[in-house]
Amino acid sequence: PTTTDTANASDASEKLITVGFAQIGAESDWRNANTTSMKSTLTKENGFNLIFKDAQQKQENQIQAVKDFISQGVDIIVLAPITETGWDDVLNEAKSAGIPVILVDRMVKVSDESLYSCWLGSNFEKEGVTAANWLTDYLKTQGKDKEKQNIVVLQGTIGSTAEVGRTKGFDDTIKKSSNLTILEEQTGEFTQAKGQEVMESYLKKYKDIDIVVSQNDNMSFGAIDALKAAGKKPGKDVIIVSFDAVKAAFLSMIDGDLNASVECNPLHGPKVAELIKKIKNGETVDKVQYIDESVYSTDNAEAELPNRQY
Ligand code: GYE
Repeated sequence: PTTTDTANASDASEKLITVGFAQIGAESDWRNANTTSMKSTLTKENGFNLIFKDAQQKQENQIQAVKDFISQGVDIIVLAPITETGWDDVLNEAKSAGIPVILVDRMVKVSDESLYSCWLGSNFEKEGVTAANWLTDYLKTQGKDKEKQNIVVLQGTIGSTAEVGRTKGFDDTIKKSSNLTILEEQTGEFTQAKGQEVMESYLKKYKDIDIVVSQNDNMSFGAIDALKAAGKKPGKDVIIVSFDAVKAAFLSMIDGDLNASVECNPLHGPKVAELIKKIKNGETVDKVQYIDESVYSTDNAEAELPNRQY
């Protein structure tokens, strides 16, 4: 019996798929929910041996993590690329080593599409359009659709797919409304601290800000703090439109500070697990895979809160 037990145990561990996941960092609630989803799905019980690396929002750390995964000889690499450019060399190294790469969340711009198996994430441009449409509809309900409105934008990490898509979708859509003007767009790096800092500088520079568009909830929380410190009522004096729709954003909408948040779904784990198994079985998978999402506001935040997982 002892020999059989040992044989079974080693059989089981041989079957585990070793996955190297190069995560961006821990910059936001969204990111933490994404990490949790991946860690709780890519478990030994589910047949995976996960090597997790947090790159602390630095591309050089992510590149190093991918290189380390290659030298460790992992079965598959999952990469959430911080920005879109600069990946050709390291992805070529993975390809030469015969290690498939799945991209999650953000995209890469590479000359050769065969450098990755597939990408899974959100339609960021669509999210930007949704935010703009929510805003113009809301202004109509407030009777402000003919009034001149000034917008400041807190952008995410410049050159990241989330920033590029949300900026394009939003800017292209509001161009159709002649009463809306963007005063300035600046990055808050997707963090609460930087969001607050940039909002403070906007408040010093501009007397008449009507709307803040913040490309994630954590920067919105920073902006809300800055507005309150400046004696303004966020959600009332200044409209705030956000992205992600994490739990804390629902609480902020219920409090009336945040007006709306466009959902961005971070729960990639189960889909990634399925893709890994398919790729390892030699099955072909769709190159681009979008995750479904919605938009929430002060009108429906309370009803939706009990359903939120992140
Ligand atoms: O919106 C933000 C995070 O790439 C979708 O990154 C992701 C974004 C998300 O830091 O909160």
